[in-house]
Amino acid sequence: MSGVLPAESFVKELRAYGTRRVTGVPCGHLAGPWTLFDRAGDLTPAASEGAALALAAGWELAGEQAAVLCQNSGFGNLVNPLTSLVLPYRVSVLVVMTLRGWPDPGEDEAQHAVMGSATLSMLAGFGIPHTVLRPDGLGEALDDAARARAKNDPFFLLVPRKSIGKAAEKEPVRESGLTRAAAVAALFEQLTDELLVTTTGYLSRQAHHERDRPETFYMQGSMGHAAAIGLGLATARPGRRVVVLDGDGAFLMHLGTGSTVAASGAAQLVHVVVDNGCYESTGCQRSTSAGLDWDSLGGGLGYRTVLTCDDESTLTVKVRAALSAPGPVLCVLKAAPTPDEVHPRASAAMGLDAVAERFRGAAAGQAS
Ligand SMILES: Cc1ncc(C[n+]2csc(CCOP(=O)(O)OP(=O)(O)O)c2C)c(N)n1
Repeated sequence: MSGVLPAESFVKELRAYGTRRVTGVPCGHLAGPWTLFDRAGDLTPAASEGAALALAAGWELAGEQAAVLCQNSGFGNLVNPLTSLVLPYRVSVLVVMTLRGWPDPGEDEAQHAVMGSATLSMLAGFGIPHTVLRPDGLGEALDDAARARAKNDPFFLLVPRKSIGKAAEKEPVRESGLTRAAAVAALFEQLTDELLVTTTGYLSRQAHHERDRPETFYMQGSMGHAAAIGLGLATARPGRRVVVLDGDGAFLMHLGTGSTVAASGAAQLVHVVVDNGCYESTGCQRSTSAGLDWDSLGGGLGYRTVLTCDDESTLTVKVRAALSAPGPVLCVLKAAPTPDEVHPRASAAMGLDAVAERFRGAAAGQAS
């Protein structure tokens, strides 16, 4: 036995257990089951893990058995509705959560180390039944889940990395339009000594690949919080231009921060969102940005300037305009996913604490 469960059998067993509807935020290590549930029309992508748990609770309250798929980096997002909704109201939801940073934090990316070491003890602290998936299948775990369900308890099925296979076919990839590489290159062409905060996933890697610079804060974890960091910088250093490089999934995860940024009136803050319609970094699962009217959203939130671009011919002009317009600026670059073009993380070259230390020095300097 290879120790890798085929995605098809994983989904079959979950369905046999009674799972009707699935929601969550994707993790690359659950990409196979995610794709299969989505293709079957049973999956609703949620903006955050907390929203996913509440959505699943809604299904359960309506009598439909539900599961949440997520990664333990999103466990923090999930804790509030877990402790103040699902547990006290006794709504049984199955949470299938991958264990990044576990069992050996040193074998995974640095941003997963703290949560990897804490996940099991946090669940124990909340008194939540949980089982780590075994390579021989879900049998034992789902027996445990059924016992929890009988008592109206939630249940966590914990999935170690690399334990479930991919779905048989790859989703077709949109081919036309801007690319992540072109969008990031166009941004870097305009940068001098601006402070830059780059979001979780491939965009941070792309920025590091394009040009490593002390003025860049590579935010490898804390998905959705790049703009809040940028706002902290912009308000603490009003003489300095601050640029945030975000993804559509991350922007939507904490959409409220857009309102905070806009309301701050931070004139030198530029929020660039690369909207590729998906969570490219975890396998191109669709996000919910497809029907989004960014002009209305940005204007409605109160960004002072909103610019959108979906073609290479106007890219440079738009990015240049974004960097000189009165802020807060929202600049949305619509890009096609290019999942085969991936670069190493900044943390392959330096520790996360070194990223912060170097950035502190750059932020303390005077703008030229
Ligand atoms: C709270 C949290 N949930 C899930 C993840 C796993 N994750 C890492 S990158 C990523 C996708 C980010 O999507 P988007 O912001 O659209 O950027 P893209 O990957 O498309 O460049 C996800 C879901 C995470 N790191 N943190």
